[in-house]
Amino acid sequence: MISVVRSRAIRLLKVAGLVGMVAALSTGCSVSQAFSLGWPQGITAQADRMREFWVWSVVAALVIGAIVAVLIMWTVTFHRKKSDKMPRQFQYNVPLEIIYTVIPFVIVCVLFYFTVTTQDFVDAKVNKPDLRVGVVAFQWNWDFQYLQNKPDMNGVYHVRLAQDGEPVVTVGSTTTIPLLVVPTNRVVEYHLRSRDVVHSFYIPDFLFKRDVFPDPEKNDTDNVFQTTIQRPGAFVGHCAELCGTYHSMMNFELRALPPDLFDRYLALRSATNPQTNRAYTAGEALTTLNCGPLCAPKAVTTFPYSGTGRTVRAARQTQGSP
Ligand SMILES: [Cu+2]
Repeated sequence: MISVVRSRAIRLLKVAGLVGMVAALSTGCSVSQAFSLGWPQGITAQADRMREFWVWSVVAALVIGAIVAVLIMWTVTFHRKKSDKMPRQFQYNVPLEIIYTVIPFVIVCVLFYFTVTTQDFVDAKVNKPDLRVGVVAFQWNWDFQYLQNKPDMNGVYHVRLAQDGEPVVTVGSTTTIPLLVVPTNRVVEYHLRSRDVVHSFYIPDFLFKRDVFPDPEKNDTDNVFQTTIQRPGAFVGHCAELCGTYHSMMNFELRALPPDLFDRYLALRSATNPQTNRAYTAGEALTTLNCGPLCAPKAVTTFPYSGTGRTVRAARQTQGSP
């Protein structure tokens, strides 16, 4: 009899092991993804901190869930109805009621503490960031500006000027995706502002977005945040606030360059291109840097409005052809 029970238990264990293995492998997750417990991989120090918070919150939830499950199983297994006699009642047991009020309260306090400290870390700003960029949103594109290191008398950071006296900006259009070129491993500060309606600056790989308001000073909104990007690459950005007809086409690209390369990029943006007699555009500066895929002169993560074929389709429909 005992050997039958044992062989059944072994078979059950084998099946459970097999099911667990199939479940783990069929997700297609890498080891780091599996340990992130569903949290996407970010590219900033801020995103890392949020991931740590998420992972430990899930671990705490699983531990508490397991304890609750064991308690429920213990109750339904060992405290089944044995007679019609009323079992012992605990509803006015003060110590017990205090315990099950205090424990959830402590759990909420711990979660609250780590939520606030993580949020404070994400919102924290150093006094002297390495670079300030102005992000101006408008229907339906973006204008990225490199700001001066020092503010004027009123605390306003003005746009840097190139040798030709023109502001160093990158403006998107229906045919061009604007590139926001920034350095890695340095603190970059973003100043958000809208020229018309409310937009939202969203880079999925930051795991962060912030609404972009017109007149942020008058709205009493915090329109400034900082990031430290940890690896070079091209990352797509979107407007994440429904802002009108072509909201869905309001994309941009963040291009994170290693610091030395970025310094050369910014120097070029201020210098005059001998071929055009004007300051280097973002695409011209990247072409001149010639650092391979990282220096592609056009966006590689998304495409402009005119590249969607919508304009072509609209023109055809107007002419009555299919
Ligand atoms: Cu928008």
